[in-house]
Amino acid sequence: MADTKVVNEEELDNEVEDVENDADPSSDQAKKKKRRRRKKKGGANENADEAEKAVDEVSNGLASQKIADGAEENAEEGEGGEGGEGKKRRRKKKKKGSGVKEQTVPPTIPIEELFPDKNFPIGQIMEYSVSDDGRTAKDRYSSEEAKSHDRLQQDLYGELRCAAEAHRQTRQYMQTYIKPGKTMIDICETLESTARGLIKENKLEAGLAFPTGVSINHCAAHYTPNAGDPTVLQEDDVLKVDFGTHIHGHIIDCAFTMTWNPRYDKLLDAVRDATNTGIREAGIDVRLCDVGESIQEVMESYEVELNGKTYKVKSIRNLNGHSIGPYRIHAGKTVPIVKGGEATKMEEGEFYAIETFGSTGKGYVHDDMETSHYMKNFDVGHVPLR
Ligand SMILES: [Co+2]
Repeated sequence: MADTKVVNEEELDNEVEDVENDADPSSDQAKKKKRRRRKKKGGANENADEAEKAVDEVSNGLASQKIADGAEENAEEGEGGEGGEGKKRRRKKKKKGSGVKEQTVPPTIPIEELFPDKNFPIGQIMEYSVSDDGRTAKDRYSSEEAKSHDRLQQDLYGELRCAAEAHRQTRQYMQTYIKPGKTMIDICETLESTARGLIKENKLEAGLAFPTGVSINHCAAHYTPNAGDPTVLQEDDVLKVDFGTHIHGHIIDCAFTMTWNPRYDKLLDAVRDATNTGIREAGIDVRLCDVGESIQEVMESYEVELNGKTYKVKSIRNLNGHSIGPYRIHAGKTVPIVKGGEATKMEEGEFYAIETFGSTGKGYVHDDMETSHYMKNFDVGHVPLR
């Protein structure tokens, strides 16, 4: 994988990325619990709250969109089809009952054990847009063919949802854990041990999907502290945390940004809005260049004021989202975040990470610093690294 990316020196201060893409519904239970906890603290952790909101808001990527078409319906139909009304009711009761294992704080119980019936939380399901000219996907909701195809995918979706829930619970915990004063090493180690526990790491069957990225400020992405790195998180830092989980190679790639100085709020708004736009625009038969153009338009409608100077937020043109394959974080297609990209289309059955990176700098990152990120060269041929 690429080395650290650093933006041109001029605007070292203000680089932000926000990456999102997972099949994530927010775990209401966890959220409520957390809210309660925060209340006790007297709202001390406003930022984490914000960040959590941010993550919750964007937690509904294309992965869930892929899962989307009728997945929820199928879950119900599957039961109903066998005259399973009673079954369904029983399951619901069980969910609400107290027999279900509760997650600890910090989270340590593997997701698999929290949901022994494998009914993992379902992410936000988005409808595909259907246009008259037949250029976009068929109506997925009414197509019987599409529905039966989706039913075959339930095992796959279950694994993805389990990985997504492990990701979600890890990041929600990390958003309460990460604070200025902590070392980057400590943050990474805590995150990884939490995620390993929740995904129930087991050789190649389940585990972390790629090295955890904790990139600060102008360093937009792909920075991982090497052993002995003394870097300590500062109050004015913009921290991007990017990590992945997988089960049987089905990868959830998702990130969040944290800040403690409200002057960065607009920057975070910009990337969040841009990411959500990308997710909304994505779908079967959509051209990658159109997704990029929409993302850029939204991103660059924002401005940030820093030290009395106004900066237009820019999409970093050489960073992008990407398609994901089994055990393969970059499967070959890139999702640009500026206009002018390839007209290649997204296809049925693909998985994508929609990632957007906003900057108050020049909107271009270059490689720099000690290499800390590695990616196996999957096969010969061109593999975009970002
Ligand atoms: Co990614």
